[in-house]
Amino acid sequence: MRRVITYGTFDLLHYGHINLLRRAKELGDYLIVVLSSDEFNLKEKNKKCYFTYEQRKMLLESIRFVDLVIPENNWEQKRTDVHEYYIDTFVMGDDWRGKFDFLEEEGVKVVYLPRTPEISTTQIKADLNVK
Ligand code: C2G
Repeated sequence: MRRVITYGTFDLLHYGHINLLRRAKELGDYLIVVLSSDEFNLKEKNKKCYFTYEQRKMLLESIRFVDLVIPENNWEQKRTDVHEYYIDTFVMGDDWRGKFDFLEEEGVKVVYLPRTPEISTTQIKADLNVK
C-alpha cells in the first residue's frame, strides 16, 4: 500500500484544497492529512482560523480522497511522522517548493504540486470583506 502525506491549515475549505487532496491521493492508495492545530496556526503560522480544528478535521474526514486526519502541532514533526506512518510520498503545493526536500534523506519521495490559481482563504475573506 503506497502511503501519501500532506500538511496544511485547510481553513474555509475550497476547491484549491480539494484539487491538492485529489492529486495527492492519485499518488498512492492511502492519504494522511496532517492538520494544523489552532495553537500551531496562531503561534507559528500567524493564522486565525475561521473554523476550529475539530470543524476543519470533520470537513476533511468527509472528503473521499482523505483516509486519516491527524494534528500538526509543530514544524519539526514531519521527520518523525514519515516513519511513524510508513510514508512513501510527501506532497505539498508548490508555494512550498524546496522547503521540505530534506525529507528525501528519510527515504521519502517529495512532490510539490502546482497550486490552483486565483483561490485562497485570504482572497475569500477579502472578497467577503471579512477581517
Ligand atoms: N493549496 C493549493 N492551491 C490553493 C490553495 C492551497 O494547492 N489555491 C494547497 C497548499 O499549497 C497546501 C494545501 O493546499 O499544500 C493547504 O493549504 P494551506 O491550508 O494554506 O496550508 P499551509 O498554510 O500552506 O500549511 O507544515 C506545512 C504547513 O502546515 C502548510
